[in-house]
Amino acid sequence: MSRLIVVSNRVPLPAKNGAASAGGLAVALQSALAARGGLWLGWSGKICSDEPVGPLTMLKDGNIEYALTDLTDLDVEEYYQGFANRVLWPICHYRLDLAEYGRREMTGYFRVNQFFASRLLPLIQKDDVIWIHDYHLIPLAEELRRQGVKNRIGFFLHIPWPAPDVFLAMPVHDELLKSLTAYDVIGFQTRQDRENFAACLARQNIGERLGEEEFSAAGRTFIARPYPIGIETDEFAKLARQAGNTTLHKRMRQSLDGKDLIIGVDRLDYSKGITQRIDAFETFLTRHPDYQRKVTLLQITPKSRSEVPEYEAMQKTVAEQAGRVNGALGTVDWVPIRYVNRSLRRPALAGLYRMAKVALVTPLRDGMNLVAKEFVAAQDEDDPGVLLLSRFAGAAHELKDAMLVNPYDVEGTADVIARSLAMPREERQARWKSMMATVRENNVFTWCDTFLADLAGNEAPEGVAQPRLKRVSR
Ligand code: ADQ
Repeated sequence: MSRLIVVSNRVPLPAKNGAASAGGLAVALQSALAARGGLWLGWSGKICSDEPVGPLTMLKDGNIEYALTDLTDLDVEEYYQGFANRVLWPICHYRLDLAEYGRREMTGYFRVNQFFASRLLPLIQKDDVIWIHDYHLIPLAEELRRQGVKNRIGFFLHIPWPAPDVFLAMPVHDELLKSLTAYDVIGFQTRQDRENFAACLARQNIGERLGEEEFSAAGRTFIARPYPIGIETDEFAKLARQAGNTTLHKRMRQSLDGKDLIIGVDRLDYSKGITQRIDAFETFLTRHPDYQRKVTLLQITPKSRSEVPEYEAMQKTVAEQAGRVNGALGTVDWVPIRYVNRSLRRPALAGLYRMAKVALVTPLRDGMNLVAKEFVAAQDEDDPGVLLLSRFAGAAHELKDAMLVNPYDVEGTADVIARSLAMPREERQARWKSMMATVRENNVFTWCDTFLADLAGNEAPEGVAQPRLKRVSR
């Protein structure tokens, strides 16, 4: 099997103390690479003020080698905080109102992608397959091709690909679209993302669609396919089963004192719909006063990207909102919302999911949302909890037996919270069973294997792809 090179913006090094990592990308890929071995290159997270940036830091852990590069102040400001987090992230999550496009940031983004290519180039061996991750690194393959790299290169987008009207609002849309055609395989979370991408290509007259998944552009062919990301389902289910005896679990049960637990777990991000969720929970409590003092919402939200002003502001908004609801509805011995800004270890998280009667997974837009899948995996099959899931999460395309909601509809979501809490056991079991089968089938190993099988196949003679696919009508 060819060596695998993974490239992502951040490289999650194996934690020395077992501390949990908050990123879905990290959680998914670490388990995938551990099974195969290879090289993982990315930003070390360190910022250096002097140029040029020093040599790569090379580390080895078992069969995974890590190559880490520092970036300069300017790189981080323009490429990461600027173009990636303040242009691509909001646009791909349909928040044109939050996108702050600037030429300087855009130039920095392409420059840092060139820099990543220059760091990777000396490490590439003839038969390596290269798998590049996420929106930070869209132009990387094009840069590598420019430098003569003929290896198979795949790209997986962890976040949504928006509809053409939204994507094309970004000034450099064509550059990004064209750069994607340098890959051999482009992976999306859902069919809808792939179709949105295909519609952007068609609208801009870039290349040609040769089949459902096959495209050609600039003399090369490539495939674009959905590969829904998953979790280590059986492992996570085991963690959840074992969590019952831990001190945290016992303390939590004690503090609930017979009340039902509703859980929300999300990075602090405007795409996750946390404020709408708290509004829905408040509406639910107001409309169903019988539930007051009988339920508690535990919202676990580690802070992220606090250097971006919207995130800093959001932290304040959510904390104030939770405080207001608690002040208005709480009593001396009942706090409706427990709001916690911490990362938890995975076993603790698994145990809390299992304890919860209902999970509120209500992003306004999400590539997949692994929390939804983790919640399903963690349930007790005899008495499973209910997953309340936004129809705008990629996971909703697979988990059709969740209680699907429109998170913008606060009153509708409030009603579904009430229905979920009152759901009879047989219905909970039936819904869970079907969702669990999907989460088992589309697990992180299937995701990885399917992508890598596609990336390995389809070899073109001497790196020049031939349009060998039969043309079908569109
Ligand atoms: P994220 O936006 O980070 O990922 P998500 O898929 O929900 O979103 O993954 C979050 C991960 O972090 C989960 O594994 C969760 O358990 C963990 N996590 C969250 N809060 C935590 C806490 N307090 N303590 C410990 N762990 C916590 C991006 C995209 C998603 C896509 C993933 C994977 O935005 O749409 O599903 O990548 O492709």
